[in-house]
Amino acid sequence: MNKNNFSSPLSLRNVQITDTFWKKEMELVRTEVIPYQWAALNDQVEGAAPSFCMHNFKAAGKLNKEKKELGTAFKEPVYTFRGFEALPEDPKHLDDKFYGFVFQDSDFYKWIEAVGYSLTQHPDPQLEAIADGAIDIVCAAQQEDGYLDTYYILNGKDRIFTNLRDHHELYCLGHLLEGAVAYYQATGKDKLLKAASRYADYVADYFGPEEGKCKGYPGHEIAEMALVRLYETTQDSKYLDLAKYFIDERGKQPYYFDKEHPEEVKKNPNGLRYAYNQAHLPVREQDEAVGHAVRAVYLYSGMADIARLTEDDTLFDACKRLWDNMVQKKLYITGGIGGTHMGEAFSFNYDLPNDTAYAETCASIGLVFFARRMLEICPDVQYADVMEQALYNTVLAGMALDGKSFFYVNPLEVLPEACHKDERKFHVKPVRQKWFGCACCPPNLARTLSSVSSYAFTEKDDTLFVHLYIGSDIKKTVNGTDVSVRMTSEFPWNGKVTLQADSADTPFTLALRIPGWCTSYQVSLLGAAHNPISGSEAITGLDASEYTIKDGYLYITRKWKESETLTLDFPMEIQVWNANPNVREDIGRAAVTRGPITYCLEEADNGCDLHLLTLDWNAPAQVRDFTVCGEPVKEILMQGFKEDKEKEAPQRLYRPVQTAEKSPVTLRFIPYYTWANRGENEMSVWVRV
Ligand code: FUB
Ligand code: ZN
Repeated sequence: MNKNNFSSPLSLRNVQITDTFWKKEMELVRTEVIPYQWAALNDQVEGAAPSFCMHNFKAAGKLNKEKKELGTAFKEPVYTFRGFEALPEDPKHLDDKFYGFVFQDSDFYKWIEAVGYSLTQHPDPQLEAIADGAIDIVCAAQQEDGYLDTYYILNGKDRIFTNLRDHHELYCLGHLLEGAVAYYQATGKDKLLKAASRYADYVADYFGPEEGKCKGYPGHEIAEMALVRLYETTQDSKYLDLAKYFIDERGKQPYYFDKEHPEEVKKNPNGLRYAYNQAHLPVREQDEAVGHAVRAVYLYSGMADIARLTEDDTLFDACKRLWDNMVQKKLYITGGIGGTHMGEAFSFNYDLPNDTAYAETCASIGLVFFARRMLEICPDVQYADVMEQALYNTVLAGMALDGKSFFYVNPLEVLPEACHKDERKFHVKPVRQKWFGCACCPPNLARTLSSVSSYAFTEKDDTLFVHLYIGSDIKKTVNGTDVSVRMTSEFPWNGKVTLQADSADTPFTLALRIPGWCTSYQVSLLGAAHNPISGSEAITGLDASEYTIKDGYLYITRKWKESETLTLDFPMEIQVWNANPNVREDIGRAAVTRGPITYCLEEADNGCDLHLLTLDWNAPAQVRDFTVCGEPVKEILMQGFKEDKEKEAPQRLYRPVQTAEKSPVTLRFIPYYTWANRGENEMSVWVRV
């Protein structure tokens, strides 16, 4: 790896998103999702599964107060497992016990992270006051020694860190750190950051290579990348060391989790264990993306962070191998990952079923994290292409167009009857849900969508990388000079982008991604004082000495003047794809994309029985303005046929082979992320050709 290539995300405070498309998503998060989720965290949503999240913090705070008041007379609760299944008899009159999933605290941490990001774009004193009040509640639950996890505070601290594999304490720590840093960076308020750092200090005293310390590591990764973030915020190397320790220790033999779960080892002494947690092998020896998909991409993100900060090529090589395996053999065309609901996990290579897919929203969010971190090390368009694919398709599909309901699982084919009657598909919901008992995805969406600019742009001293074309006003300092960049974009419907930069007399580089889906492009500088010949038909108005192209990025270095406009045009053509023949489910079928958007057929536009359709992919196609529930989109019209099942002796299950009777039809494709906004109906991404 080459340190000169390293870049880091732009501070959200230096970017104002002006983009029509993304502004709408962010406004939905601000006006719908954040208030709704605050109500949900407080169990105030009629008809939705209760969260108990704030209840748990309040109960832990109350216990903490008693503890302080009683001193030595205080008796710690005796450990009782009140995890996943514990439900109060009367949710309106909760006792002071812990309820919900063991990782329920993390829902608040994701919410406060989203609030922090949102405040950078839209100051809101009322929301900030609610957030400050909530932070007081959370901090009141923190123990004298810094420990902060309500599950164990309320159930008995004698068992803390005894089930790292399953009990998510380090996962909750990770989300706490992410939330605390985000809120501090947005508001300058450090109460939560101080509490988070105290808990991280406690954990750093507890775990590590030194004698007498625990040799464990997280069962659900995220603490690794979160500790890196805390390190980058505080510059305290203790946090970096701990993150590195967790990465290095993972998967070493004898397995730490074996020590925690000896009874399972007895039952299955020679079995391959812990692939679900990516702890089956030391991370540098891993080359296949396996196990729980969210855990996996969170781990790989942490690995990439540590590889960059410690300039560790062996770790970066492992990241590249895992990336390659994932995107070449395990990635849905929607940017989803996780082919099986068994363990919410990756399946084997090329096993990408459409109607039983898991493709959890959080997993695609984690893929976005991993891609951004790879870009920070090595600006190569392949990472940005996948980041864009995940973001514009599965991640966006996770939320309804009105921001009021969510998908956890993101299938590529749905027959509603099957979702209701076929147990193998019970995990696939044909319509988005208001909330979930295990509500990992909605708050994860909120924090990701409200920080989208941190995926769009990274920077190093004299360079701004544009990975995603999201209209924004950007500020940056280059060698003491303030540089401003104003970008407008018509993505994702049109590939036209304009950039105006002002760098006074300071040379400054714009590194612009040439999307992998783009077969030809045009870049022109308008308004320059001179009109040099660039030596390229695709690039005009620039002197050949001012630009270079590397790994799918166009680097333009010059002294930029406000009066000049750089125009980019990445024509978005309709593209029709086959899957690799090893993907059994997609053989003989095609999927349609245009620019960053993956399309699908929905019953609302095509009638039922989508399986009877075939696409004539060679026939002329048309792109047309359309709206889905008020959302302006481009629909794609293509020609094809529909088998006439009435003429096929419907009373017989089998019949001698014959050419099917079929009628010509127009197939209408809508963007995948907009499906299931018009009620329960069939959907399919892949269509027979
Ligand atoms: O275990 C915590 C979160 O809940 C995971 O990341 C999701 O996959 C869901 O299982
Ligand atoms: Zn999730």
